Amino acid sequence: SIFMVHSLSGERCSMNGNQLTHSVCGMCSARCPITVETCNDTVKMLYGNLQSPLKGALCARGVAGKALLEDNERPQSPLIRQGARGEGKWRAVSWDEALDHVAQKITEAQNRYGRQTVLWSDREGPFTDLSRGFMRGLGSPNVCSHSPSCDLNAHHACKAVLGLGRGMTVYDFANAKHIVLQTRNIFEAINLGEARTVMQALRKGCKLTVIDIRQNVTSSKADKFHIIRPGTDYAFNLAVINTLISENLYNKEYVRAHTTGFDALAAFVAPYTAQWAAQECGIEPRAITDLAHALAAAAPQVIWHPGWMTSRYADSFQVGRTALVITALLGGTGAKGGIVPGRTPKDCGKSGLKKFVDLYPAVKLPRADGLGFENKAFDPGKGLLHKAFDAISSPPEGVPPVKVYMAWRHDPLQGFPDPDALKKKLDGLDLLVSTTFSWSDTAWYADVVLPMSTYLERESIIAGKNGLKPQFFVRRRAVQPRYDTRADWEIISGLSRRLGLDSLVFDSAEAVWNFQLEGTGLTIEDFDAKGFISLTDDALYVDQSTYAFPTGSGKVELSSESYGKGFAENAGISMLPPYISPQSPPEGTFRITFGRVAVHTQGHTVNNPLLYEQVPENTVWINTDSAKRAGLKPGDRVRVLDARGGNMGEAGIKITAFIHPEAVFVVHGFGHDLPCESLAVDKGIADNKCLKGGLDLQDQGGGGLSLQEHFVSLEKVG
Ligand SMILES: Nc1nc2c(c(=O)[nH]1)N[C@H]1C(S)=C(S)[C@@H](COP(=O)(O)OP(=O)(O)OC[C@H]3O[C@@H](n4cnc5c(=O)[nH]c(N)nc54)[C@H](O)[C@@H]3O)O[C@H]1N2
Ligand SMILES: Nc1nc2c(c(=O)[nH]1)N[C@H]1C(S)=C(S)[C@@H](COP(=O)(O)OP(=O)(O)OC[C@H]3O[C@@H](n4cnc5c(=O)[nH]c(N)nc54)[C@H](O)[C@@H]3O)O[C@H]1N2
Ligand code: SF4
Ligand SMILES: [Mo]
Repeated sequence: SIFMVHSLSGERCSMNGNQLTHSVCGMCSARCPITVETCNDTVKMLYGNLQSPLKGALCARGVAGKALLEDNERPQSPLIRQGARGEGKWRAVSWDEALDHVAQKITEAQNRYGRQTVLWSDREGPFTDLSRGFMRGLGSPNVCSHSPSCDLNAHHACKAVLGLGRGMTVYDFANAKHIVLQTRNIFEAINLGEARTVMQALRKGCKLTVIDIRQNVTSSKADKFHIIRPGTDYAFNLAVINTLISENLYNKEYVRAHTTGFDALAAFVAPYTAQWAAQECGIEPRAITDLAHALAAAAPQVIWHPGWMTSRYADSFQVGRTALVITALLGGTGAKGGIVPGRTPKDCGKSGLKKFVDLYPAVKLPRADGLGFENKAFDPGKGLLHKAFDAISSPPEGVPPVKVYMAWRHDPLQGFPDPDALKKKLDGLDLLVSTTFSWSDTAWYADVVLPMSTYLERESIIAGKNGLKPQFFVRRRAVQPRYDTRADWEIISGLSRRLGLDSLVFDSAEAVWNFQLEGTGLTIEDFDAKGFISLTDDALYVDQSTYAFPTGSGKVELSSESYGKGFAENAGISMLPPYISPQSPPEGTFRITFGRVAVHTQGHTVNNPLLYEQVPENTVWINTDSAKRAGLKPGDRVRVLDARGGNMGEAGIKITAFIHPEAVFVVHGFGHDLPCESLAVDKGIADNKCLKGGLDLQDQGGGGLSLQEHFVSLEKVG
């Protein structure tokens, strides 16, 4: 039990004589609630918030936060580049000098090129209101996120069918009777609360179907598991829709009353039979028809997950879109146990937090990525960062070039494809600033590194979480910074002071929080007991019979009519595009696919000693038959060559019958080459480097990059 931690003496007794601070994990973007046990400014133990449903549980990465805190290979003070970009010659400077330098460069560039010349990107999420306010204050609309390399297709699929963003699209796993996970490895690509809820549902008898290109931990817990030919999921889903309609398995009453676009959809899917899809996907036709029947039996408590990391193919948006269409045909949209709209503080009869973005007017200038003007379908809140990078040298007509780029907790040189091509684009910048708590390829290439305190050493602004049970939560400082690093709010305040944005200058975290809580009737002390404040006791479901989805029609749009209108007429983007079979790998090559492993987050934990010990490098998964043909045996090591024959690093292999023969699979985020990361350097394959030309491959319907449209070959080492 977690309470068996041995007793240590300390003054402020809470547990084992130590102090407890409720805070928020920062080891991945799931941001689980945690409780930090400290004594004399030292972290003794990390728990999943003892007052939350996590009841002490944390994932391996969450526990390894202590090693991040102690890591002396992270940036320890502000740094200004001395040598050439990427050369790794730095001058350690004071915060005053670094912030003066950045503010001066921003001012110079804005005077010369216009206010829009500043581009910002980050990992978005609940802690961004302050930085969004900062960008409004600067007068630039160019705020982008990592999303085109992650969830943008799924996000837009949710918008296109439900009118809700991905964040407001809630999976009611706890009450589901059948869950379908397609390109979603819920037990290894972890959001801890979600993973636990799904486990509990499975124990209560909920059925799980997994569709993946390889066996993963999630498939090992599934009732049905289908290995699918990479890139054919859209065919599979079209055939499920065909079966639901042709065999009268869908919910006619719900479809009539609450959806639009059924007739167009039905006509469109008519040729896409299970028999046809089975050939495309390499799956038995019965697998498809049986699944349709099983789902109909569980309806409406059905969740066909539209995916998370869906930046994979030219039709990934349609895979997510059809997942939601299937759920809707079964009456699962808006139903308890299905996919439901998130609720806000207002729905609980409470005031929301006061917002920093409201301090300055919205910036109505054209964006560097073309959104909002050329393209009204896509969410400018997420942006198209790869298009904004093009605007460094060739901006859209009438838009000034991007000359200042602030990469805020974001590493596009690893997270976006083709780093060599991206570096060439970044070379056109006057200023590249990286704000980060660990070294990254982007930080190493930056002009200025502003080191952020780790999540255990800093506060964050109060965040709101919408969902079935809306809440406010806050990250608190559990220990003092080990090095000369700062919290987000301190860095933004420091820049704002120098740039004349007085409303964003705060001299303490309390002042930040007091601003946010104004009008809510709450004080920061109200967070002491739990670290979060629930705005409702009971889960808030909408009344499915009266709820209006925020689409153009107020209904679930099976053919995404309103969303489709957001594209310029001549863009020729159909919401019901014909299926196009993926290219088969050229002789001797494999499609490179990737995903997560439970003990690492992206590429930024490989150098964490505790996690490195668990998985020090990625291995190349290869099908048994393919390995035999290539003369590869267990224990061999291979070099991975990209489409142009370039060496992308070497690693061990995992030979298994349970991966599709067209694919090789690697865990993302390895193959580092920074000399400052002594553990991670030269370990494994950098999948991002294999994706030559990938910055220009985009799903037209959803905006996500198509990261799995690339082929590699293997060469035995030795
Ligand atoms: N080839 C390939 N590319 C991919 C993927 C893939 O599977 N294969 N996955 C994609 C996915 S799903 C994603 S989300 C992206 C991730 O891409 P990124 O968002 O770039 O990845 P991270 O490593 O999470 O974070 C980037 C940097 O921010 C720092 N950081 C993390 N959290 C914080 C924080 O709270 N504050 C500050 N200041 N810094 C922080 C980290 O130290 C790291 O250096 O990559 C995408 N790209
Ligand atoms: N441990 C851990 N957890 C994380 C993260 C992390 O870095 N580490 N990152 C977080 C983030 S930012 C994200 S976006 C999520 C990602 O969450 P997921 O998208 O669920 O995670 P992935 O592992 O990238 O991919 C899921 C599965 O897709 C499969 N797949 C690949 N190609 C295809 C295909 O063509 N068809 C089908 N059907 N399946 C395919 C892969 O084999 C993999 O098992 O995870 C989050 N949680
Ligand atoms: S899933 Fe793990 S690493 Fe991510 S926030 Fe939760 S505990 Fe931390
Ligand atoms: Mo992601």
